[in-house]
Amino acid sequence: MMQLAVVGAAGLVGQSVLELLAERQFPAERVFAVDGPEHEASTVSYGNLELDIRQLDEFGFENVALAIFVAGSDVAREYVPQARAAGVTVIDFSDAYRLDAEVPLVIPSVNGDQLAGLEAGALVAAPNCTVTPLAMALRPLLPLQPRRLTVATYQSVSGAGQKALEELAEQTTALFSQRESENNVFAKRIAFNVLPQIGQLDEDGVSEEEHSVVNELRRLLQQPALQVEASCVRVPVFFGHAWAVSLEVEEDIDLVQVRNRLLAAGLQLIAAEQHGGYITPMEATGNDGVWISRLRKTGKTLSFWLSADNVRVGAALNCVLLAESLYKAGLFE
Ligand code: 2RA
Repeated sequence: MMQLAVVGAAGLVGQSVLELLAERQFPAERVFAVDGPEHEASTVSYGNLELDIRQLDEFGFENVALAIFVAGSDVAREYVPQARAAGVTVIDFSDAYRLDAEVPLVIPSVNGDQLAGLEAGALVAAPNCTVTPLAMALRPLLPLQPRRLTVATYQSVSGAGQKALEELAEQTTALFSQRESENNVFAKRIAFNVLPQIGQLDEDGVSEEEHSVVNELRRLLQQPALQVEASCVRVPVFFGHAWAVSLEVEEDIDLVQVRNRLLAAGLQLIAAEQHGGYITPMEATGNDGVWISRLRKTGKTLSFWLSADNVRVGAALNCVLLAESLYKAGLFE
């Protein structure tokens, strides 16, 4: 039985990875929770256990066969090579390696074939939490021959981490008690507002998050020529991302066939008469669904509303599914 490390264990995604590893009974003999010094917590939950958080700069990667990195790109750039030099297989959920041609970017249900032939010590990148549910929803639609995707995202503050959750909570209560509050995580007030910027804007006015959607989707779906128009927006919601999706396709759209394809791919499809006709981010939170509702067509354009738990499904679950796939492929015992 192997040992594994979760690097970034004290963060929102790290805690969710540990929860899912325990829930899904990942066959690890021992799990190490590892993080940098910036977190106040000294322990973190793993099923019924409390794990001590070990300091990243003192951690001996030679003790583990697998490391799941959910600690951001700076940590990944510094420590992933060190872990791999110790023979560790790494799953990295940061943007450090997602577009590196030498590193597979994988969601098992979308392009799991990219894991074939990997050996111990391999590095696999996991996509952005804004991309994973979207790629899962689009994958079954590829037979329609997509030409152009237009997507607007409605992203909860948890995507920006614990401090962003605290900022939304503090600004909301401050407004009700007529107190001043500060914008530290976000450039402008997020409470009772929406911000059309996630990450830095480049010289063409495109945000980092929008580039991430375009580039990662094309790579995951193996559709390098797909036209993608993405507008990424932060909304004052704690957990759960949503997407308004329109996909222009070459083929005629048969909605019955589309529904069957989505259901066969394991997506949660909501009919007009169910749940008031749609699933909100709030209802998507805390479960493993990738929820599609308001499915409709206009000529050769298929539109729908998508929602999913960004921390659990968008981020942590894919890391754990990758770990399960690598385990089944025999990369570690
Ligand atoms: C967000 N997808 O929601 C981003 C996190 N990388 O902020």
